[in-house]
Amino acid sequence: MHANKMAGAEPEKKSYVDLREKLNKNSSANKKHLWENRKRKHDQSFGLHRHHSTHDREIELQKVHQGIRQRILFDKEECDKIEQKIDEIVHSADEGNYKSRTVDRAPLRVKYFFGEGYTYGKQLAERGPGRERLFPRGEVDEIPQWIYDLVVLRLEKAGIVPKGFVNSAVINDYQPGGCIVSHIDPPHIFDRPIVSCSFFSESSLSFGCKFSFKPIRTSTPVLTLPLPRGCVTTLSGYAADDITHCIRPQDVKARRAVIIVRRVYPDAPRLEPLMNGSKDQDGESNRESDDDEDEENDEEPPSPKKKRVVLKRNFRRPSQESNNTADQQGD
Ligand SMILES: O=C(O)CCC(=O)C(=O)O
Repeated sequence: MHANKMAGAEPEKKSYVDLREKLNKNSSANKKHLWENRKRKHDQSFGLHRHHSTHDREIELQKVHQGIRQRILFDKEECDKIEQKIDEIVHSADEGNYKSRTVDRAPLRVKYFFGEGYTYGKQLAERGPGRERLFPRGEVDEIPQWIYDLVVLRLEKAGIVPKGFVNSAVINDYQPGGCIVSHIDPPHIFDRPIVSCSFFSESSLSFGCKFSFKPIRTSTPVLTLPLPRGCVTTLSGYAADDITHCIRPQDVKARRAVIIVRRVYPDAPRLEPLMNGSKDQDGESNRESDDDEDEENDEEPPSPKKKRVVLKRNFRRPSQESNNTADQQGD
């Protein structure tokens, strides 16, 4: 005997259509729900789920804007002078006049660290936010006097940073197509604001943008901020701590340089100096790293490296806990 003919088996399939059900299915509220579900699934598969709605996006945009200040501080004459000084740094580095930690070369971007330098991206034996460490004191060159005279003093006079605030300066020199992948400046190392001064040519700083590699691609940013020559940009609050920033390759159309001046916390975690005779984890020469050096989600697995002792372990600044796990970050 066939199973569904047995007593107590499932009732036979309805041979009629319940019009109330049909009406309900086709109601506009239901259709909207279905459409929203479909859109959410589509957005998720394209990595657009960061914002639940236009409203959320606008709120986030407002929060980013609140943490950004911009101003053209350096006139053409000042820019010319500073750019000439940057060129002198480049030549001096090419002649091998700096300590190995001072210069970090990537194919289309060179970084020069002064005052303080730190481990990031692929240089870390164990990568991830909160693991960045300052190099032992003296492993990078001092901040050149001209940076104090032409940049820091000017920023102090303009009230952009308090007197004596700056103890670290980084110059990034980009060639066309160069980039810095999405990252948050480590909040356990750097005080806020983060101050950057742009030179040579205009570029843009993008927020909340995801990178993928081989070939390099970027998702649509939450915000793209123009960075004209001579412009000073400060990041604090949400713009510095809760959303990543980057320079996209398509936004560097001509050579551009930036001087980033920051305050390193006096108690930020620091690597121990290497013992006499031990080999440096990066070798003797200048550090080499890829353009995706700062990116947490780069494709290369970290190469096994010799670990150094960290002076302060698991250091976290409670008020500025790195809250960037939901999105990509690095640096
Ligand atoms: O080039 C810029 O304006 C930003 C660079 C940056 O964010 C960095 O080097 O950490």
